[in-house]
Amino acid sequence: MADWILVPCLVSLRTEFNRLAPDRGKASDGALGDASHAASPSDHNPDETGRTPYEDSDRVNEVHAIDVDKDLRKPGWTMARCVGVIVKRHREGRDDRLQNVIYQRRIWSRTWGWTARAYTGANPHTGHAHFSARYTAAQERDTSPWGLLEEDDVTKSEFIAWMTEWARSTAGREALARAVLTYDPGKDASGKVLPGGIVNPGPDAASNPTVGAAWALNRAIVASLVGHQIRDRVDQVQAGVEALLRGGPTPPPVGAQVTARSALDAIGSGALTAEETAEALRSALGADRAAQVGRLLGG
Ligand SMILES: [Ca+2]
Ligand SMILES: [Ca+2]
Ligand SMILES: [Zn+2]
Repeated sequence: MADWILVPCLVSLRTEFNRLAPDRGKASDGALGDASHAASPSDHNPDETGRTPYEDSDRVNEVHAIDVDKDLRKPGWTMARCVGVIVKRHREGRDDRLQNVIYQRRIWSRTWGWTARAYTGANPHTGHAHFSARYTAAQERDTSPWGLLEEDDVTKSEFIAWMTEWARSTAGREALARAVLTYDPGKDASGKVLPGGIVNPGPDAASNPTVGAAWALNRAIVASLVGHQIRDRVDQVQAGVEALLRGGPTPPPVGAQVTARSALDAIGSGALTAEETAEALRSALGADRAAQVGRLLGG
């Protein structure tokens, strides 16, 4: 038997079915005609060596038809829906690669403007759909999409379920972290400040009004840690101050290692800005006692 190829447009149609429905049944799939096809003109016969309804001018031995099993095993999809999508696109002039489609005792043809007619051939086409391609070179080689995947709408709940599954996966978590740490809405490529950037809370806000997401995230983490440190120190200072105000030659130790004096030293050591220290003392001790502590620190 001579070598043959399936015209590229139908290869792409079969591939699109496979992508739409990866688990589909293929028992009734076919391209090359069997002996019964060979006896009479059929688009399943190779056009240079077999009997075909049309002829073309090239010398490539091409098959111009595929059968696709109707068992798609894909929720929301039936072969009737697929046929509907493909026929509609042809009827609306958005596709012109097919000559006819046969399914469930009906035939749609380019010849009749893609209206449905009864198909009375021996095989009622209830187990598979038949797609015949035209014999024109431009259409044969056109492998652009057929509209099935485009129609494969994802429901909102499916989308959320998939995104959640992805976000919990190692790859999803890594991608999300990477996106946060590289996305910078603060400025465009030329350094111009973009609207909607994250407001810069820092002292350079006048010259740099917005900051990138990575910087903001970093500051949020640092602020959280500093917050803990401030609260710890305030607790130490408060205990130390109370001890000092009670009088006595040697203040008792605060915590396991920290004395009141060392706590005061720590808070005045420059690890915190003056504003941070003042605010921390005010919120922890109230204004009056904060002033007392301030005098102690100053002395
Ligand atoms: Ca040919
Ligand atoms: Ca050809
Ligand atoms: Zn067929």
